[in-house]
Amino acid sequence: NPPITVPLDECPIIIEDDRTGLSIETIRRALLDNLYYVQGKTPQTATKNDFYMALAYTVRDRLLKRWLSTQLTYRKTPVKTVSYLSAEFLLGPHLINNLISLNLYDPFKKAIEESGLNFQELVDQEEEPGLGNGGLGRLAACYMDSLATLEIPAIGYGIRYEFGIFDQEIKDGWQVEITDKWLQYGNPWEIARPEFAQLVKFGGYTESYYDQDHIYRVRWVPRYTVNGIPYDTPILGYRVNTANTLRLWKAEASESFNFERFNVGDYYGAVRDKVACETISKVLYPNDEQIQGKELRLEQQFFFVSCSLQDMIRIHLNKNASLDNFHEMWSIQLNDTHPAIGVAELMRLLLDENNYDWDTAWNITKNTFAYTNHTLLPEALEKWPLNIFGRMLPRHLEIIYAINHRFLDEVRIHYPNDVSKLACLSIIDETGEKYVRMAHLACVGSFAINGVAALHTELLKSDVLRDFYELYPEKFSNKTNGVTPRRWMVLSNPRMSFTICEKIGDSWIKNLDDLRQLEGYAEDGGFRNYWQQIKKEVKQDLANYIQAKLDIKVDPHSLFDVQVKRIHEYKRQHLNVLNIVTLYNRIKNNPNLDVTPRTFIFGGKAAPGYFMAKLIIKLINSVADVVNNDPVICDRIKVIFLPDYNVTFGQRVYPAADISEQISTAGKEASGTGNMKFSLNGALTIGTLDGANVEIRESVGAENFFLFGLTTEEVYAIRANRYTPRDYYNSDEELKAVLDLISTGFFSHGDPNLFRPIVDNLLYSDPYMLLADYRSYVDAQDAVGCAYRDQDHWGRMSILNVARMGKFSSDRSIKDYCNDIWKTKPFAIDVPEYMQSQA
Ligand code: CJB
Repeated sequence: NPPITVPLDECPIIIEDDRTGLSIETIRRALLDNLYYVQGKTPQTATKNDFYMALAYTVRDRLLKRWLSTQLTYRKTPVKTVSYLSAEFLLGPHLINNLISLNLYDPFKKAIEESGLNFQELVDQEEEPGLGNGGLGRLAACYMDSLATLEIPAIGYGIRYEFGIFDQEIKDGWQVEITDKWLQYGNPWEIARPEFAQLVKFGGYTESYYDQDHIYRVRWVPRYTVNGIPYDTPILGYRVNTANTLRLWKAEASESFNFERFNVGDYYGAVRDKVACETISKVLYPNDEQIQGKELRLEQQFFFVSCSLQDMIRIHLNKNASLDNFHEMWSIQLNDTHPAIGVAELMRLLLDENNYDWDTAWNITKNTFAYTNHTLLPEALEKWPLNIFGRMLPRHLEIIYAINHRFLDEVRIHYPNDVSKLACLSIIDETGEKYVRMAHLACVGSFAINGVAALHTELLKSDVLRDFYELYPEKFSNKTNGVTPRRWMVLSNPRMSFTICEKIGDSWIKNLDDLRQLEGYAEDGGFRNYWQQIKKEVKQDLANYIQAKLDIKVDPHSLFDVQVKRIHEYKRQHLNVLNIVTLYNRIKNNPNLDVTPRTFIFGGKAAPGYFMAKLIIKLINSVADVVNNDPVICDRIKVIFLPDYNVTFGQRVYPAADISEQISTAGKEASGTGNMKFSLNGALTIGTLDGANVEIRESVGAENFFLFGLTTEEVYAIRANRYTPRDYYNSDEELKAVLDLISTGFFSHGDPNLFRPIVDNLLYSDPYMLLADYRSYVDAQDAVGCAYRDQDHWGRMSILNVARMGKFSSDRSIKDYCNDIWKTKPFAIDVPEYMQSQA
């Protein structure tokens, strides 16, 4: 049933009423109205969550006009649309973000307070949609924000996981994983669109036939099909009328296949199959940068990609006569290789379901997709065993072989005398067990390939994708990551944001380069003082939170040294621990030592199956136990591990940091985006020349950045000469003392075995070269400690960090993608009349 078209100006919701009104009184009435008619509660019986839901619906009512206007406009206008395909969207809570975008924060806060409710308490009710693991998923969320703010027609496609990233608890120092039941009390921000469901096929076999024009065709006869139900969430642009859509797919059993079993009376069999289908969108794989090779994961990937491509084709054919111009109307960005199966699926849809010939189909496909690589870690490069792949996607395997066949012909022409190139470049890895290499499929099937920071892109070109770069240099470019200043400054750090606005106005919120105007104020002593005072207040907030959560008192005057990110050996949280134990030893050896008081704050989740990462969490907590309770230390250093690091907690912690730990082994962190959030909130970085740290340092000035560690070239050179970590241990007394202390069981109640895997790993292999970087890190940390004593100078450095970080707005990244890759332009959405006063 095709949707009914209503001309925009005839949209009936024009009279200001409880559904749309913006006065405090109307908002109050609307809240009660939604509480009564949507939640079915009166204020007397309502829970906090009921009030939150009513509040969320009241906000949603006020964004719907923008959302519908945007979608109607896109439907009738021939605009090129960006389709962002991502297995993860780590959105974070919507409520405040939407209020800020709509410019309705103040009236809503007032209305809630005047109703006698606690605004913050209601806000805290929101369960954040944790539909991602870390940086990659959060980047997708920042990009959706910027696309809408820049008024770019765009749609995000992904999976509506019933359970997102697990909640983390710490028991006896160890991580415990708890299911994330984010949908338990309802999600007011999504709208199901079952009328746009899509069928997805799996398994079975293929057969060939001749169509009525005697043309050879292939038909896929699946073993089972799954229904994809789209759930839409509006993504508002900041103070514009654009509201784009994030469309997430939920898997449900398709009736056609259940009927068979029902009909033969196999009721339980039918239900079992139904449950199996629904498993597809049940849970997010909690591994970050580590493939597990599980069939269900491939099922998830194909499921959401097939739904999304079919949906795009449906939308396309609503306003175009054919798919001939599909690539002119869509740019599909592959967020890593997770959706790379899309290359084969679009080919199948064009060839088998729309009767295109190979060359036309391939021309459309390879001009539609663009691929972003996010990691250099070999263990994260996706490859699927051929047997698993062929069993689940028999038609796609045929298509991939056909793509590969033609591609290798091209390679042969390019390198007539070099057969080794064929093996290196082939989409099929035939060096041992056979695999489909997803990055190769993405490279062959895309017109653009990019890395996420300058150094990362260079390493892609010289190392991981070297052969592709040699073959297709014109496809490669860099797109340094960015973060949205709306969530990561305005929302999370209102104090600092107001302070900046007082000085330079608010244009920076949309044009982050305007922060440059703050540079002058770095020379104003009074302002520096004020700036540091603001920071102190924000730190006090975090201190209160830590006190409430962990019952640990921390001093807001101490240096807040923060490392929050996924726990991974390459990110080297344990290097941070080595420095803490070094300080501990120094104070124990010299109790009167004059050290700069510091609070070390950690946060981050470990993949549930990643033993070393979990042991690192235990080590941090064990060291914390000793250090925090040793009377000799006397609170000069404190170590805090804050459980359950997520977007909401990030919003508290970035603004409160003095020092940002970005200490990965050079050449390992593709970009990092936490590094940007810290610096934009006035923290100084201690970091290696890795990922976007390199560009951050260039931007803020080397004198406002604490650099340490080996460069990528040095890392490679030392490795080439056989790295022997023991040499560093033997030649550095402090290092030796630290590792020996851990080895004796000092932090493990006398058990020398608990942390042995970490110590042995460092002494005998140390793949991430902690020992090689230890001395340089500890020295840089000493410099940090000294620098912090000069609060006035620190304030100057902090202001300059913020002032010079404009480049790292996701708006800049998205503009670069638009200009260089997608070739898309903004398309403004008309201001509905009743909204104009708000714009
Ligand atoms: N990244 O979060 C992930 N997961 C992956 O599987 C691969 C990469 C991260 O992506 C971020 C966004 O591009 C990068 O900033 C970060 O360096 C990278 O580790």
